[in-house]
Amino acid sequence: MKKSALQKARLAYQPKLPIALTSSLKMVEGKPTQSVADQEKIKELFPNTYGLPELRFEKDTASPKGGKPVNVGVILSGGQAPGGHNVISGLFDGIKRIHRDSRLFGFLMGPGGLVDHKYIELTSAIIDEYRNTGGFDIIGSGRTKLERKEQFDKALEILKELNIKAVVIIGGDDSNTNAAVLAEYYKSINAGVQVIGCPKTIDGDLKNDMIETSFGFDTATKVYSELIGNIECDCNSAKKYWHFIKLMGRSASHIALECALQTQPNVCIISEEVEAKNMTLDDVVNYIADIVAARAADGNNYGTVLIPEGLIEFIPAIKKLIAELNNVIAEHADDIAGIDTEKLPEYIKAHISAENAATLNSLPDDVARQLMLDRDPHGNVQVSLIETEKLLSNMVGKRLAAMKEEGKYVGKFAAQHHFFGYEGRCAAPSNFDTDYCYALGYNAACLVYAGVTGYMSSVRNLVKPAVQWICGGIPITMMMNIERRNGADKPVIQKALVRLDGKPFLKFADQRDKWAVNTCYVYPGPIQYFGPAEVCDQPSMTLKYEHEGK
Ligand code: FBP
Repeated sequence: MKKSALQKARLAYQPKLPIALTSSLKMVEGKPTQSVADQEKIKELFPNTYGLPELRFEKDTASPKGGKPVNVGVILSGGQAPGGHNVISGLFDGIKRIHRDSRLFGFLMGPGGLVDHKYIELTSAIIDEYRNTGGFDIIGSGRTKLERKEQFDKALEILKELNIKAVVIIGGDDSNTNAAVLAEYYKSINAGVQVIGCPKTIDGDLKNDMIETSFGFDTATKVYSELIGNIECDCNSAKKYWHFIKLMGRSASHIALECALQTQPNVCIISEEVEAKNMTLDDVVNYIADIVAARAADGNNYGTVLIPEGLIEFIPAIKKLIAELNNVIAEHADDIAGIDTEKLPEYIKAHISAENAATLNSLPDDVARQLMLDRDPHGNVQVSLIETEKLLSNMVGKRLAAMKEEGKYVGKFAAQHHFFGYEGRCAAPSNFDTDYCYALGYNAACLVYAGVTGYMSSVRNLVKPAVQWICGGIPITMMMNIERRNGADKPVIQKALVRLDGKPFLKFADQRDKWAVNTCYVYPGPIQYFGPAEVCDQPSMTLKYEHEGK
């Protein structure tokens, strides 16, 4: 494929490795771990992989021990996130360091490739083409849910055939949940296959003390912030539009919050706060309309509003509705499959409570339809398909018209709509993600060498220079709890939502009133790959604030 000048220059970039991984290393075991909640249930479901200790790699002074060649499989799972290719190149280099005859096999188009035996061998010629590049196109990705014994057994056939001793699953919370289930099953039958996870997702919702951030969040938020900054500058130049910008990120509002910290818009809605304050959709609309009116009173008929894509799920009444819809959709799956989509709303309304039916009726038809129909393979509402930015601007427009009648608003309101999501998922990774991902992959190879299973690759101390990063493994069961999914209680990795007592939110909350009425926009500009460290190597503001003073 023809390469751009930047792509060619990036190929020469040498990711920085944490010092612990550059030499011969020893593994230090921490204390046994517990799951974040529902300990007894998780322990019962994961008898072979529950309670494992945290692991940390340290530099060893002893001379390196040679390893045997090892064959490893790798899967990219779920939505794209910048840096995936570097996890793979780090893994490749890591297993080659164990032994130069080690081999890496990439399963195609996500977990489905493992079950359907679709793979390629990733040779150094292929890997070298993709170093430091964005995208998941080296082997493709997919959302097939790995959860059934037949799938695990089918997968084992190809793993045995290729003599693969370990599978590395690069995915978000749902894919790493599947990795934990697979690890437990293979351990229970002594399959001789390790399973290691890597924390991927632009959403930033797969994190805890040991996984400080998921990869891709840094680059994606920098791309969106550049675009928001450009819009703010346009908005501040023309002074005639209100821009409603929806940002990807699924349930959690980390992306919207990070972009707000970077660009200082007039409004940013945080779903977790909407839920905590028990706000209705009208409350959110009134909040925005009041800011539009206040700016109009100063003669400023323009502004920017950031909306997290998962907002709708956090409005308490709608959350209740979705919970009941999920149960009804699961319980009546056979009936629903046979019903004409036109008749489905009627059928569903007849099977839900009067209160929830009233909430459903209050929503515009297209939003109601999304909530009733579309779920991804993991049972998530496909929030990226709901046009919340249009829904809100429409409602704000109506509210402003009413305020005008009451004499509470004098101004003009013209809206533009944007949705930023896919634009950021395959961007060329920032220096942070380039280094972080390479280290995650290289570290995963060390976990393979250590012979462990059911662990997630953990690289932390990330606000420090890369050489000081701390590497190791964290048992995936440690992050799990029981949640209701597709009408049943399931063990899943607990999603990290925005903490309203966390520093990133508090910094935002402290300044938002000033940003609302005044125009305090910041224009971050495009990601820089070459140049001074303060321009090129800064981690996200979320990460910095979360670790301030630690
Ligand atoms: P992951 O959780 O798999 O990383 O997906 C992230 C994401 O980009 C979400 O922000 C978004 O809601 C979803 O994927 C969109 O899914 P799809 O790529 O299937 O349209």
